[in-house]
Amino acid sequence: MHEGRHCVKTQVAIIGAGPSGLLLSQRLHLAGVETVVLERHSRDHVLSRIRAGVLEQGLADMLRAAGVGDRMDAEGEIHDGCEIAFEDNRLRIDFAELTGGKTVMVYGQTEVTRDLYKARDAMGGTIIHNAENVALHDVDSDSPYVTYEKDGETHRLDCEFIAGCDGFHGPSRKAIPADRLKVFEKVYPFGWLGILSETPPVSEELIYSGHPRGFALCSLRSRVLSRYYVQVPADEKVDNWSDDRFWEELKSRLPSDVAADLVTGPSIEKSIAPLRSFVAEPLRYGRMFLVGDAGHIVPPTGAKGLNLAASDVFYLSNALIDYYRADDETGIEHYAEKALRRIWLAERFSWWMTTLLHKFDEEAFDVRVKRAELDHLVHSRAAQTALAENYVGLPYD
Ligand code: RFL
Ligand code: PHB
Repeated sequence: MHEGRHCVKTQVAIIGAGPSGLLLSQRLHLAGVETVVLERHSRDHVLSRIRAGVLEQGLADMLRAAGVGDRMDAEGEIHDGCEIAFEDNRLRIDFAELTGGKTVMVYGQTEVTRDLYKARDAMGGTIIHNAENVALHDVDSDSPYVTYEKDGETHRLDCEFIAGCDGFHGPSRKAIPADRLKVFEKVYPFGWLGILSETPPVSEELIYSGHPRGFALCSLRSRVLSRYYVQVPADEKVDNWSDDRFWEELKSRLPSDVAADLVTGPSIEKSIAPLRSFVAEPLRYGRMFLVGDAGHIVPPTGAKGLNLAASDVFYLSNALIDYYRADDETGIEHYAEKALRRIWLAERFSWWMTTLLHKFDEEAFDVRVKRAELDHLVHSRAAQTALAENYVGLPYD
């Protein structure tokens, strides 16, 4: 990085220090490619967000290869199955048996982010926090640049490429002219109310429960930290939910034997996330690439959001490394197409699992079809295999 007074130059400007931006920066740095990461919030703010908890093997392997897998391997839990519950029935999906040994890692996104920050610090990576009014310029030219404000001064970051890792609300997607951008979207009429509590999880494995009162999920972060969710209307307010109300509602949506075992306690975090399916095409415009939530959103039911961000990072980092090491532009040319193929497969799976397990305002016919779909899942190994292979993560290529 070369510093002028308010002017800095780097090879790849990365907007956003979420998991996409930090992992991309780490992988590029390890390959000798320079990056500067610009983040709107403070580090404390980034590390206070509670989000995903399930990592596919592809992401876990990438973290290990990037030198940030040690704490995950020590503290995370390998899960070789999960449960699908509906009313008083419980069906175990045996990932390992159905997919030839594949599993997932349960380790919080917040911890992944913390580990990535630590690694970036150790390698002397540049992450600029509290960067306000980040704006992208000349992205379709050979010399794009980014401007931002910090401490009342305007700064300019010149670069060769821009990676838009700035989440759903960031400025990168908006840098694509409206007549070039096509958006595919489905907004669900509900959200997930989630709580984190310092209680032992009710089950060693995740339980996804479809119930006439609405969806519920039992998840965990460790043996002493549980994460639970219930489906709520899209316009619901967190303030309407005391801990007692949450626990009662959760119990009412779980099989009775699970509900009887539930250990309750005070929540240490409580928030509502909307559910949305969204894809922006293309993912590349000139010298700018969209990565992770900046380009696509899935409803959390299949645990794919973070994992899709990771596969985008895999394709883009490899493409940029080929460009800088071998002057080979093939990866850059094919980034959008490669990433979108896997994104649409995950969109399909997340939409399917969301539709199957949530309560919609639907006709009696649709309710019966969903019941038949669950019946099929219970009795068909092929149906269980389809769920398992998507859940553990489709191959990166
Ligand atoms: P992130 O994590 O949103 O990070 C984007 C970063 O960009 C910054 N940013 C800006 N920086 C500079 N200038 C600007 N103008 C900027 N605007 C934004 C942000 O501050 C942030 O630091 O995107 P990334 O890295 O692509 O990672 C994607 C994952 O975070 C996401 O897919 C998952 O967390 C989705 N998701 C969940 N996925 C699951 O699989 N399971 C879950 O339980 C789950 N819960 C969630 C979620 C996403 C949520 N959001 C986005 C509202 C819960 C929530 C609340
Ligand atoms: C979580 O633990 O936060 C979690 C797990 C699985 C999901 C969604 C969220 O599908």
